[in-house]
Amino acid sequence: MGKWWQEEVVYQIYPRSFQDSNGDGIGDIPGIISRLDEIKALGVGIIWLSPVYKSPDADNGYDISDYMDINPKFGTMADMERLFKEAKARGIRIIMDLVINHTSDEHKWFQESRDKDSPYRDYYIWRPGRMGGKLPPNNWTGFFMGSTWEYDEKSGEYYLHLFDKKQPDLNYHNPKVLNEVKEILRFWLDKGAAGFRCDVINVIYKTSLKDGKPAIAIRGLEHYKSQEGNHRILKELRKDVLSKYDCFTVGETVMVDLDEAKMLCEPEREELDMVFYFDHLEVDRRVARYVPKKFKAKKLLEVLAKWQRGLSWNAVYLENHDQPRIVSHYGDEGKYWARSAKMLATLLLTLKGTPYIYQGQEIGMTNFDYPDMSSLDDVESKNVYKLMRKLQIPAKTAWDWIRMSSRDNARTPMQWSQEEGAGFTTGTPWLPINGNYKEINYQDQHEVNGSVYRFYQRMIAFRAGNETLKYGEFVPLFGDDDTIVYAREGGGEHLVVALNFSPEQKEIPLEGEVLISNTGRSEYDGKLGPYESIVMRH
Ligand code: TEU
Ligand code: CA
Repeated sequence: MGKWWQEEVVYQIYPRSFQDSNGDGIGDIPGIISRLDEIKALGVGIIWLSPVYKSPDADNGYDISDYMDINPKFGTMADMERLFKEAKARGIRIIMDLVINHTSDEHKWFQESRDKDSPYRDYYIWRPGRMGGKLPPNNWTGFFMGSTWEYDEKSGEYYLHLFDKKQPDLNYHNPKVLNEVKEILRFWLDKGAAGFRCDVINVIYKTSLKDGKPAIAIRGLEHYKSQEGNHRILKELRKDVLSKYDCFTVGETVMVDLDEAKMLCEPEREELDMVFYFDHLEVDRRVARYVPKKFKAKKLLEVLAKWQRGLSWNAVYLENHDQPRIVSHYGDEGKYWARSAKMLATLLLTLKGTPYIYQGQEIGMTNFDYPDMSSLDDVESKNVYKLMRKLQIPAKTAWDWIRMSSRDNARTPMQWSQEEGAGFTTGTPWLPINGNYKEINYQDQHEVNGSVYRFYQRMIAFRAGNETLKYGEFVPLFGDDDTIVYAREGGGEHLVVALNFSPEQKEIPLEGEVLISNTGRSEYDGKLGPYESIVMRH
């Protein structure tokens, strides 16, 4: 037995796309409450709630204007308290999204800070421009493309923003900022939060503001990624606040490598409990995931082996609100849709670590089916598209790449049923619903044996009852262009998992008793069918 957050499976909710309760087309907190029984029935023990705080929504809530209040689109603080209570009654814990690299420019700290004499001036990173103010203070470029500096007329200086210009970065050289953050943590932990998913947590401390070395994208990174000051902050938050509660943290750590991750989440470091890294979702991507390259299963196995064996505990995920749908990415949207979705469920739930399922993943939701840029909402997609066009990438190619990787792929509303509005809303959804909701929806799958949903449910239950799957060592056994085989060892058992990422049958010699198969077979004959997955006891 490990800690509760190692035993459980996490379900990520992107509130605006989960369940609308009042017909305004936007998912909300009462909507989430109305679906808690469904979440429980899947076998989930923890919810990660993407931001529900007050926000002008320039980046869908990742731009917070009041950390201790709720976005009226989603409901009220009373609704939020009811959500904690109702979840608890079902044995579900909730972790909140902690976005502390930046606030919204509409946060009162920032508004005050535009005044040079304000006590809030040092809450943010203000610098005069170069060349008499005409050029930004340095050459850094941000995560959403373009300079990381925005000129502010009112104070005649520039402020730093690693993300959108409506997301000014906080200044962690100022101890007052960290004190504010501690108050925010306490506020939510006292309300009942069981921990935090910490947004871009490895870039919050800027050691220097010197020019960055040449880079295609995200110039300046070496001055703020995984700095000593960053570790100091995490240790302090842990010691002063988090250690006083029964909670855990998962850090979203951008462009992180294994050595950096170890420094952030190995238990003896007393910083984070686990981290989200990205390598395993980028084996078929170049340049910040918008440019494709050929998928090789063997490469995926290498990446998995490195991280699975390198960290004591992993955060295991294949989807979130920033990533394309996994069935559209490593699976098949056509003939083998259901089978490949189940194969990917097998992957997710047989790795070592806490598994995270993103809403809709459990029914095999696919990427959006929009015809062009006009349906998109995501600020990143829009900026990246603009940049691609500026770099003379043909419109057709730029659109293909956006369609493949846009964050809006994951953000289309949850498909609950065949009803109009997919059971998500009775109004006009804030982002168009995927046209396949009549074929892919919760209600149909919930009722059908052998559905993707039922398979997730079964895999979750299987993991819950199997110590080897939870805590056994990960051992890579075999990989080629299309297939991978690995073992989980320990707990007195030896499990072998074989996965086929291709539409062709593959000969893979394996021995043992079949425990779980996504094709329903009980004997293995040495041939792994298209997108087949199999878990065996050896
Ligand atoms: O994302 C951080 C981040 O850098 C990447 O996920 C990025 O959005 C993209 O995948 C790079 O191509 C976090 C949040 O998850 C995201 O939704 C926010 O937009 C971002 O931080 C800013 O808060
Ligand atoms: Ca609503």
